[in-house]
Amino acid sequence: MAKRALILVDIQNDFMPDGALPVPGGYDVVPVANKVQNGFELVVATQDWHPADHGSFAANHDGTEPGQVIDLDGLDQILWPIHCVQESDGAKFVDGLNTEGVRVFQKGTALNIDSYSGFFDNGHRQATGLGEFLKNQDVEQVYVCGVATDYCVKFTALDAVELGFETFLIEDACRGVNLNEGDVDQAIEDMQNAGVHVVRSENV
Ligand code: VGL
Ligand code: ZN
Repeated sequence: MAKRALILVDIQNDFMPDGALPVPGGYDVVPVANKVQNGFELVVATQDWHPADHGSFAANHDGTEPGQVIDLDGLDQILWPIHCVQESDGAKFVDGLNTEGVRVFQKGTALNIDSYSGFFDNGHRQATGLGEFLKNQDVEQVYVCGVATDYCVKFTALDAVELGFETFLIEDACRGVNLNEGDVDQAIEDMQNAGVHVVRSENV
């Protein structure tokens, strides 16, 4: 049987409804993410982990507001509220999420480039080590869940396909931001078009 891994994407306080970058319904992913872990011998988590002066924060660019797009070192960058600052409570995994035995990969640590995917930064300039880790473990299939469907979940799943993993999105274990109406539906369509299989937790 193909070896499988579960990837928990950014299930952190700042992405919960009462956090700095709220994802509606974010807490709902926690019990589902815990439940599906039982079926996996290998579980990894990504953690958004920004320095306080990160270039993705509107507060670090005079005269800008969250939601605005700027050029950051040659890439279009959506500006966000300050979130997931290294060592802050907002960057911690949500209470109640099972992280026992879960290997963590941090991302978004470089000042002038964001990292939505758990595998690479947004310019594919640097790897986080997650891809190499999974390959070394002989993983062939990855299952992705967490937040936000329309950002970090999506780009993690797209990179997983590109790296050659058979990739599954656990739809009911994800929630999105929907900065613009329909963004989540569009993200799911984009993932499906790239070859991601969309499944539900009861079928995992
Ligand atoms: C995320 C925006 C900025 C995410 C992270 O986890 O989806 N979105 N940083
Ligand atoms: Zn971030």
